[in-house]
Amino acid sequence: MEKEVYSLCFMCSVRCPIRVLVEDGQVKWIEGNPHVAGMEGSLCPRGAAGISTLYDDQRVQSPMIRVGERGSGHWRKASWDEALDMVGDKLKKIINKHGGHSVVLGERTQLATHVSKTFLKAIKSPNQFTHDALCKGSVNTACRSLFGYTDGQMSMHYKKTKNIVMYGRNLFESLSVKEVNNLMYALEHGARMTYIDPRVTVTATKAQRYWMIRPGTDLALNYALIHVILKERLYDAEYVDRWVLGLNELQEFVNDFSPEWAEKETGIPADSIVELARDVSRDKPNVIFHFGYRGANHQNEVYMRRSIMILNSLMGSVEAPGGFFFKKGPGEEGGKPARKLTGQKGLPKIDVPRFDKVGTKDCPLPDPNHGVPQVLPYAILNKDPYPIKALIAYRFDPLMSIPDATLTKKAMDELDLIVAIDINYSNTAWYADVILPESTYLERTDCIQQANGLKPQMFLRKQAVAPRYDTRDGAVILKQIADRIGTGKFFPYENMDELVKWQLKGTGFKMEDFEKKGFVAYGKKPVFWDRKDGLKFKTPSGKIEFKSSLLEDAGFESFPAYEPVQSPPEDKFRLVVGRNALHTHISTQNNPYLNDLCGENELWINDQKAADLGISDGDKVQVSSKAGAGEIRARVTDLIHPEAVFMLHGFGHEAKLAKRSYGKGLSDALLMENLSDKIGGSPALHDTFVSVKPA
Ligand SMILES: Nc1nc2c(c(=O)[nH]1)N[C@H]1C(S)=C(S)[C@@H](COP(=O)(O)OP(=O)(O)OC[C@H]3O[C@@H](n4cnc5c(=O)[nH]c(N)nc54)[C@H](O)[C@@H]3O)O[C@H]1N2
Ligand SMILES: Nc1nc2c(c(=O)[nH]1)N[C@H]1C(S)=C(S)[C@@H](COP(=O)(O)OP(=O)(O)OC[C@H]3O[C@@H](n4cnc5c(=O)[nH]c(N)nc54)[C@H](O)[C@@H]3O)O[C@H]1N2
Ligand code: SF4
Ligand SMILES: [Mo]
Repeated sequence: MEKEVYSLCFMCSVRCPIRVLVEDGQVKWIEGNPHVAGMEGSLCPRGAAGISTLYDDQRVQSPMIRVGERGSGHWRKASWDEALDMVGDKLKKIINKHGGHSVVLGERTQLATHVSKTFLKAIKSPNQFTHDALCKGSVNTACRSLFGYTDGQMSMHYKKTKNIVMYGRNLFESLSVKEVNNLMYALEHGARMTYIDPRVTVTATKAQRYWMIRPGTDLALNYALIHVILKERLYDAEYVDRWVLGLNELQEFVNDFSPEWAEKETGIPADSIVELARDVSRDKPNVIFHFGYRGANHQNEVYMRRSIMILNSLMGSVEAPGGFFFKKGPGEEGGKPARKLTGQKGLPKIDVPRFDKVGTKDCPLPDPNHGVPQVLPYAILNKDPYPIKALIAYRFDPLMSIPDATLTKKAMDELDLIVAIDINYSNTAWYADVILPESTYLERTDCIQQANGLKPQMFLRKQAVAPRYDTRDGAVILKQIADRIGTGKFFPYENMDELVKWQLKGTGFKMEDFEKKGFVAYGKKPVFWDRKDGLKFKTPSGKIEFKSSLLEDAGFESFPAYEPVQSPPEDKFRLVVGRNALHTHISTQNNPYLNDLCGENELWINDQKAADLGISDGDKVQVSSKAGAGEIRARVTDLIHPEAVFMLHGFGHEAKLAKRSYGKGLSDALLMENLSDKIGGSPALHDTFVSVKPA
């Protein structure tokens, strides 16, 4: 028997809409949902490899309880009842003795996030955190400081853009299918792209202009661009007069940041900087300076992200076709969003601060909806603000995704309980006390995806095939733990269909409505607000705050003095990291297809520097930092700036049962120091210096 199921990919968290062909209970084919604009049937390599995740016999096949030392890899299979009872019993003891706030749950933001937030709220713990700050915390804070919206409430209109500037936003490798297709469309229709990165990436090869910037100096470049734009009055004066607060302060601040000054800092010729400012301005407002994610990650990152969004504001490109737009919710079309468990009445009030102190005077600005994960090891080790006793890692791997894995492991040793809800033997699952395996995305129905945008829609991840192993859905697993610790009443469902139906109540849509195309839409036409009078900034002034009340009320400056970027000391390099098109962070290295295509990471090192160090292409090298050391193969190339070395994130797996990836390559989290942009919330992933020598 054949059937087609519309669903959502989850080989990464972009969640591309897919169509799955199922024959006799087996997945035969996955393709992009042809009914969704921008997908046009296409998938990325990881999306196509979803089949091999489903059929991978090295993923976690049943609940596992640790029997040896933590990390020793000695496990025994357990029934669900036994594993859930054990977790329930331990949690009850911990909560009784230390309070609900001693329990932390960390996850990659996902469709069931409202379930895990409710799980913690019900036990009076404020300590749910997501990956957000690790990914783009400072982008989030920068956007709130300027517009009153998070970056997640905004997006870019690639298809209609005329000119786009990317600061290490390696969009053609660190990708999302729709964005790639839409940007390709724009480039094929005459749009121009500038790409800035200390390393030549695939995206660089598609740009009209590429600059190998000195690592860490994007802020200097932007101040010079702003300097030129203001001096030559290249900005959208009508938009800026109407919507911007603090132009004079900005003007005064950038006076000294001439292109000649920036040339010394960045290595980019002054006349090229002037040319870029003029070039982009000609196409305003249909332009994008991409705010980026993991490009330049330093301890002052929030100011770099602000400078990018200030450039957009000067171009009038915020809420313009081909520029940025604010995502519109169902309310704009008179509709109602899907319900979330977090909205239920009767959830207890929480009266303790978060473990990361977000929202207190010690850490006022990062987004309290997400928290700051990299603070966790310090909070545990210092028992500050209070002892933490249990960690639930739900689709998240602190040991590979928080810098300084040695420190994180040391902190985890202090915990009474570590639970991993994962599909794979991640490093954290391997170090856990109990693994509760989730069914893969092809085997489960998930919570509703509220897709806000120019056209608000809802999508559904729908089970395509029955689970192959003894696995369950994450939202059901949490409910079943809640039942055991006395908070089950906040989880009014037995299975995912019941939860989805509960969510849809009052929206006017039914589960069956998703069957035809995989999604439902609230309206037909894209919604742009009126740029003359209808922009709804959520800042206190109702304007774009170059002079930011968010920052200044918390005691920070809107325009702090520029601090020159230190070059690495003699014979050291700045470690920079990133992704490629074949892997998702730390999740896919053991996927049979993807492992075959890319089974190990390498260290990109500049050819002249390598020659000085006696390193040839393919040699094993020893890399060491203040945090850790390890061996990796060198890729000697002239495609990287001499101050930087680069490696792919996600290798160096420790779980022996994940046989394909075990021990292959080196983990960047082992080398990185755990440093942060304390204002914005991001980790300073690119502030570690490393030594490299032949192994
Ligand atoms: N295939 C794939 N696609 C993905 C993901 C994935 O895991 N795999 N993950 C998704 C997620 S969660 C994210 S956050 C995005 C990440 O998207 P990006 O932020 O585009 O991704 P990275 O691969 O981290 O690329 C960072 C780039 O910044 C460069 N860089 C380093 N230092 C500097 C600097 O000082 N200045 C500039 N201008 N550049 C610098 C690095 O050389 C690297 O090429 O990708 C998303 N898409
Ligand atoms: N050192 C270092 N740290 C980083 C980064 C870096 O470049 N270097 N990048 C940062 C960025 S941009 C991000 S977004 C984060 C990402 O950080 P993480 O969220 O930790 O990374 P992922 O690889 O997305 O997935 C985490 C886990 O989810 C599991 N998983 C996959 N699918 C499912 C599922 O359906 N159910 C369940 N329960 N589990 C599943 C995977 O097996 C994996 O163990 O890392 C950040 N941290
Ligand atoms: S970008 Fe690729 S892996 Fe991510 S959701 Fe889309 S198809 Fe899946
Ligand atoms: Mo990310």
